[in-house]
Amino acid sequence: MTRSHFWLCCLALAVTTIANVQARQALNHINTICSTWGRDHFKTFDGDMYQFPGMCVYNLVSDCHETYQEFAVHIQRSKVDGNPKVHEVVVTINDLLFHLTRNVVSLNSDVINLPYYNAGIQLERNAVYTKLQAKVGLVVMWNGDDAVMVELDSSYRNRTCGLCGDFNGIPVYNEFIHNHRQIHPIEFGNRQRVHRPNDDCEDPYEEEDQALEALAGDEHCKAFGPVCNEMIHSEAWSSCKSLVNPTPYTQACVQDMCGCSNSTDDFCVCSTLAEYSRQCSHAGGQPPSWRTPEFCAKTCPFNMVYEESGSPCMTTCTLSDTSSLCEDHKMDGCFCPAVYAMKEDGTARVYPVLLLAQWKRVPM
Ligand SMILES: [Ca+2]
Repeated sequence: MTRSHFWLCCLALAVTTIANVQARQALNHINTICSTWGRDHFKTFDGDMYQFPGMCVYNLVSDCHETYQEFAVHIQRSKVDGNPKVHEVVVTINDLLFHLTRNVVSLNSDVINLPYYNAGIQLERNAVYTKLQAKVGLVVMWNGDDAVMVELDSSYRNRTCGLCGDFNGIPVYNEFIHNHRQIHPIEFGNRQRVHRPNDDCEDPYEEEDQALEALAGDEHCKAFGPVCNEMIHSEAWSSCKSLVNPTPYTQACVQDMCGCSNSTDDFCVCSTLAEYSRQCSHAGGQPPSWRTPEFCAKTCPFNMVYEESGSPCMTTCTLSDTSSLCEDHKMDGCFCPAVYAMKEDGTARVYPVLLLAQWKRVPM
């Protein structure tokens, strides 16, 4: 090989490597995602993970750099059977106010039917998620239960407020630094409260931070360490471990189990595993099928089947090609088996295989 050939080869290799790295980075978008789940856990855009047990209305994230606010996402939790669940997500985009509850969605106080496509906003619901996607550069996904995820366009970097932090790419700064002093999560969370008229909700006491910290060091809680460790660090999750650090999720799992009166309750065992699985998918990994009929089982409507890592493109299952629930990566959800197709009204039925061949079929 001549010297010029050698350098050409090196250059080609370098270009290929850079292209691969860029493709992986494009696939891995957890740095533009903020989420909340389980027993009051939050992960900011910049990667801080903390617990905030507030039950009032809070600003999860809003655009706060300019005098004109383009969007805001507010949430409220309430306790159901002793466990915190998100019961309301309110999304404001310019002058549109979407009010999402488990069963009803309203726009500026009028109940609307889903799917909704208008004014650069798509609002859809599948068997697992309600998803709002807005052209201003915002995606909100809620599982109707404990978990909300917000993905933002990178143009909002360093110009957000709320429980999701400032999106400046630096953990702790300036979320947990206020007037040059470090603040605890409860003080930080209370600052994000949205005050409403006639709101008699009480903020959690800032002393609860010490109580939460003390609980983490408690012998009773420490006992859950090996259980959580075994679940999250098992070989089945190997493709996730290289993409998403499992350690904070192990700690969150211990906090979930520890805060439960009945540690075999699905909420205690499953919510952080479910979040780790979602984060893994967003990072471009392939979470294992970790749910079983006996462990954190998920049921699906009709004859759909639950998959932890399936293609969310409902178009493969419907007769229309308009769904925006498609993502670059796979995610959890209910999917149509090959011999079923979903009609546009959301009902599924068996179609003759010959007829189905005219449409895209879902590989099992
Ligand atoms: Ca930050």
